Amino acid sequence: MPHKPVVLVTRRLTDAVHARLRRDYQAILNLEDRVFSRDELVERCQSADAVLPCHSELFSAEVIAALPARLKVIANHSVGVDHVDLAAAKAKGIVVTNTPDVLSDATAEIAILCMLGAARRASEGDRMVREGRWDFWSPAFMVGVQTTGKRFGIVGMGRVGQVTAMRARGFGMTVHYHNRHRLAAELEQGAVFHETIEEMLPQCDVLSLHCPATPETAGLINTATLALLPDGAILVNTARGALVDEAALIDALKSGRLFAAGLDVFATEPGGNPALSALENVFQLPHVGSATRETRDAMGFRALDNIDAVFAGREPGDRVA
Ligand code: 8YV
Repeated sequence: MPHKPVVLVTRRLTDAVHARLRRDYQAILNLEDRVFSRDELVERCQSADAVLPCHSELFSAEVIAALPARLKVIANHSVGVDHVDLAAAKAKGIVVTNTPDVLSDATAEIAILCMLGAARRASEGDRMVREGRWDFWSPAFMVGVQTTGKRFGIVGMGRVGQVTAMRARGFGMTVHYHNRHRLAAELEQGAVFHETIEEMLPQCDVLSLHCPATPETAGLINTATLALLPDGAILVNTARGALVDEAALIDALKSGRLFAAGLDVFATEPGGNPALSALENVFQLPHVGSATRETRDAMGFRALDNIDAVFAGREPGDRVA
């Protein structure tokens, strides 16, 4: 029987994904879901032909330099690959893949949840009821903003951005977007393209981030860009915490310049930002954009499709380096 490649899986995946891993590979699983230290990650990779990590494992240039020659592929269980130094992997001849498409619906749902949670003051209301502080009602009580007919701005009109646009249209919103390239009319679906983010921001009652975190997009939302949003706008971030200068966001939320923010991602993860948590007008989730049963299976299978291709000598479908 031919030797099956060894696949190191850094985090606990779904039972169905584990079953396929056990069937096709010598799988090293992490059933206890312990978070590896940098040294442990490097050490565990020494006996692996492939690694299947999440965004929670950092593959810096230093870590990549310490990977063994036998390791052929870093098959990420994520669409974002900002946790991997792609240039270092490429230079070392390690294939890097991601899991696009399969998480677009789940992430778009969370973007809409973040928008509604922020617009309708969901965290504030939930806490009030839960903590037994709901002792009053009036038509003037807990009044939020309605999204119907408002303008929904998207930064990064890729796969997740396009599905989110579709959902926002379902709420009767008009869609504006900024992207490196203008989309074809059939993908735009009537959305208004803006060459620059500065030109788009004054048109956004809700601004939703869907671009990758790169050196160019780090701190994209800062004091200057927040100042361009209309008064009372809402910021939604389901992409990466690094896109937002959280101190600037906190100032805009405290001053009332922004009505609210709906955030699934933070500069510090896990954990978030206590200064954001202290604000009533922030609706927060712990990075669960893709966390549905269906999508977790699909992400694991997609990562395995990429590993299968590498060991079959084929080009993997989702190669990013
Ligand atoms: C995941 C994500 O939760 O795909 C991404 O980039 O951030 C999320 O979908 C995570 O990476 C799972 O591994």
